[in-house]
Amino acid sequence: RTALRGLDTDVPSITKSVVNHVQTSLARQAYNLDNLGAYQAAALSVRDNLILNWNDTQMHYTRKAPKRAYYLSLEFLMGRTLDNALLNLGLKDKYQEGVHQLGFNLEDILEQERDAALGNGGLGRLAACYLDSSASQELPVWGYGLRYKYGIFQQLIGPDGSQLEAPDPWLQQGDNPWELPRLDVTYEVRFYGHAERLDGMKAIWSGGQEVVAMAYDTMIPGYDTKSTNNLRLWESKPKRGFDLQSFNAGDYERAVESSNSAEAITSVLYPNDHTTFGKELRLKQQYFWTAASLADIMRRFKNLGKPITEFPDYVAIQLNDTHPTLAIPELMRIFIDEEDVPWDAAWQLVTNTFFFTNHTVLPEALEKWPVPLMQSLLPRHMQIIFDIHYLHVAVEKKFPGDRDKFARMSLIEEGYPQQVRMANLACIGSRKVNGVAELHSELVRTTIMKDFVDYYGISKFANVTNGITPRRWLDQCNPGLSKLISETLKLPKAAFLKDLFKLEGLLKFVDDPIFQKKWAAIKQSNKERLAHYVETTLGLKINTHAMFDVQIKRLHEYKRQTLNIMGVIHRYLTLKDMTPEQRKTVNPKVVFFAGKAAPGYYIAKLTIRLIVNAARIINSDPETKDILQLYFLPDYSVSLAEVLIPASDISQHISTAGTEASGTSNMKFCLNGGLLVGTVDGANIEIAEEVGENNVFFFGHLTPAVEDLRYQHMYHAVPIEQKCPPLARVLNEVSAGRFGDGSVYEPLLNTIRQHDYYLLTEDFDSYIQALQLVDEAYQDRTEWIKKSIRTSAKMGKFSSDRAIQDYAQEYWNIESTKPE
Ligand code: DL6
Repeated sequence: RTALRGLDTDVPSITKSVVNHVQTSLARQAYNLDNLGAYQAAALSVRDNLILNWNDTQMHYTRKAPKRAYYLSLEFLMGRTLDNALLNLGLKDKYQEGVHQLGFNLEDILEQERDAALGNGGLGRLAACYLDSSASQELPVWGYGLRYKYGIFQQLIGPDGSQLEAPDPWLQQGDNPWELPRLDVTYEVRFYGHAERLDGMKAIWSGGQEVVAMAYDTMIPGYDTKSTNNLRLWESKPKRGFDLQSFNAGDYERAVESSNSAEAITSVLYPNDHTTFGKELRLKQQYFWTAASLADIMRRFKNLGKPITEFPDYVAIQLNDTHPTLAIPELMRIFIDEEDVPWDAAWQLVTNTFFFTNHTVLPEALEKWPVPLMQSLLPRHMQIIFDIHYLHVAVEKKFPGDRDKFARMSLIEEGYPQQVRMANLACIGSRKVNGVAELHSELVRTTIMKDFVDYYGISKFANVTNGITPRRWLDQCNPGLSKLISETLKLPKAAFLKDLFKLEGLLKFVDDPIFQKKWAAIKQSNKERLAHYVETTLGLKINTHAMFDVQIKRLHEYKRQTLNIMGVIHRYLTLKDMTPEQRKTVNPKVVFFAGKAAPGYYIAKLTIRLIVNAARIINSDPETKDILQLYFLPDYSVSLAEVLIPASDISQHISTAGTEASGTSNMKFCLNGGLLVGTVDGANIEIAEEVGENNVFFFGHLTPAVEDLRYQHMYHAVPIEQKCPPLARVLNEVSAGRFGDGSVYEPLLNTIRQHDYYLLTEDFDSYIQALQLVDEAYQDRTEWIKKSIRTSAKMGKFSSDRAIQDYAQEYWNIESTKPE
């Protein structure tokens, strides 16, 4: 399908290219090859195609010099690449045949690849989807991030059910075939030292420590196009000259130390989300990455030979959360200190270049950095931040006498020590600020950014609802469904994978019994695929005729996995109360959990422990094990999500209202015909608007009620026994040791018994009722399948192609352009 200059893509040529790589790149023999070797050779062969397309695309960009957008994200959760590259290039069938002729099975080969897991969760996976959509729509967009040596930790479950963490050395499988080290693309990045003010606003920053950033490029193929974009990840290296000085001075230890400290910068991904943690190394990562990225962007801009005043006509930079906010003072520093641009003009250029996306309104997630730390590590940036603070937040003039407002809007939070508020800096340094779903953007406007809305006006604050790429989250993870849709709509797959609104055509077939049967058969085979995975990895046997109920996401109190496990235990106790005859009438259900807890998040880790131990009891209870099974699948990853999502009948998105910014797995489940039980939160609301409220199982209090309820819990708490007896019973059973030593769980149970910040007692009854409605709806399987088809059919809005178009048109002002 895709015209590939220079490479033949018929099956014999593919076979030849794979064998060539076996013999030359791997120095092995084709007759003596294992699956891992076959994966490596196939990957290198596919990579040859990508490289040619990548070269043409980059050359085209250089020649045409379009305005470009850069997506700065500290996380890119890419998952596996081979399958995706084959699908996007349109070469999957041919490679399947090619490797088959060599005695291999493509599915087994694909399983050899390790996930690139350079992210924590939603924010990082969103970045990956956006890269796919940008390339697929031929938009000149590059990603910039860090090449962590260790991605998100590997999660193991210990004998007592607790989460254990092990490092994820994802690069240790030999070379990573998907990246190209760029020995020639390096920049020096300075830390510490001192900043000396010159006349006017300029300064000289010197001394301190310098490290080197080296680029690694990952090719991002578009779907059904030659356009292949770039994800540039930086690795830190010691600066050789600096080392040599110490070696020459005979100070071997110091030289080794400095080299270790340079390399440490990109060694690990911080496994936290939604929390600030003020670690110096993290701040170093943030500056290292933004400084290298801006130096690279500036070099590219300068190659155009345009005056510096045209910078925003050629460059748009999206800040993925506050993590890259240092790019704002860094670009000011470059303009003022290196390019001699006067302060006001520099600020004008900067605020026309940046765009800022907020991904959470949780107060604990708003990044702040201690002023003394910033002063020591980045003395020039601290000066610039103070200058921005004094010269540009003219709040006092606009709101005379409103000292509280001034204090809230200040870039500096008073206290010991003072702190720099990164969200405020990101807001005032950007042209637009957006949230990631309608409700969330409204909360951004009315809570954390309210004062800034008063100051700048509403038009600076907008919304771009998140999206997901249908290539990975439909075609790749659910090939059976993709094929059925193509046959039913009589359209090539590319038609709906590039325009997801085309799925609406399925609505015509909702009542067609033959189509319903085929739809149900695909769900069934996806359940069997998941059961096979669980059996081969955990040795557990699953009832594939049960309803599959799935909650997969980071473990966090606000996401309320605790509500779910309390609901499962309630179900178990209810089943135990029944007579054997009554139990026979119950529809079997299998509940799956997966997700990692931040290593220091004690309560989240206790929740995992409770799930695992409850599973041990429930799954071995002869009275109930045929009608209720519970699994915690360890080491959640993109690849595991690709197996779980297509198999689900129902999935849970049950955050306390107003806390989940958007969610994106909700979109993935619905696209694959899974129904949703959820609170009126994040993108659940927009999903319901599209698919119809009768196809979503909503429950729980609404956002405006939350604050009052919390107040009630704080000051007028009603004992849980009165407030919610069924939940009290569950807590008591856990406490009493029904699922292992109850005292272990007391801290977790106390979060509910005491102030219940996430309002489990308030929502429990309606949650149980919603699950009851799910059970009832599932009894009528035909009606359920109809709901499933309708849901999938109405997911057009949630393609990341739509989201990226929003950014491209409304924010970045960039256009599609494709290589010849
Ligand atoms: O926007 C992507 C994703 C949302 O779908 C989730 O609702 C939100 O929780 C997540 N936010 C973060 C925040 N991390 N930080 N900082 O991951 O973003």
